[in-house]
Amino acid sequence: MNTLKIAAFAVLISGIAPVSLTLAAGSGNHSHGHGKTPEIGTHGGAPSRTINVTMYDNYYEPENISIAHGETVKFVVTNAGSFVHEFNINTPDEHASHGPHMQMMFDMGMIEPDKINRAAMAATKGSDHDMAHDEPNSLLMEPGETAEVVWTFNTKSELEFACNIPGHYDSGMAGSFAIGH
Ligand SMILES: [Cu+2]
Repeated sequence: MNTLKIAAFAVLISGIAPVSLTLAAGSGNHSHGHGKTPEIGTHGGAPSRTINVTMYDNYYEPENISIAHGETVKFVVTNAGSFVHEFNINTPDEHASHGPHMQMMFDMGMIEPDKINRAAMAATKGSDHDMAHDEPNSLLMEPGETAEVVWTFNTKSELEFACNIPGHYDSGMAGSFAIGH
């Protein structure tokens, strides 16, 4: 990415400052992984079970997952689609606010329909406009990839797992967590 593009990028990011603030408020330590607020649960823990999730174009299998309140689960997520997809654990509001962020990553060429330019994303890490996208509640995956996330559901918030790639959430790429007692 040349300097001009980076400058344009910074301007674009500045334009969505309210979105960034919302994400930061919802995710605790936004840039450095651990430390999610209890609202959406906590990254990590000792899992009591493993749930396999497969991502297709554009839906998840399964689409509804029942979780006991306080339960720690390991998700093994496979992208069996032909496009980049995301497995993001969040509230519906946070998913909605994440959409513009993903659109920008597309606009800047960091994400292509079937490819993630991880080096370009990582290069922004630690800057004022960190687009490294290493949030602990999100797996962003190319076609054919499998990844894992351990999550503790110490929350009673309404939570969804969803894909914030432009157009995917709106075409139905979201699933629900039913958190019991
Ligand atoms: Cu998707």
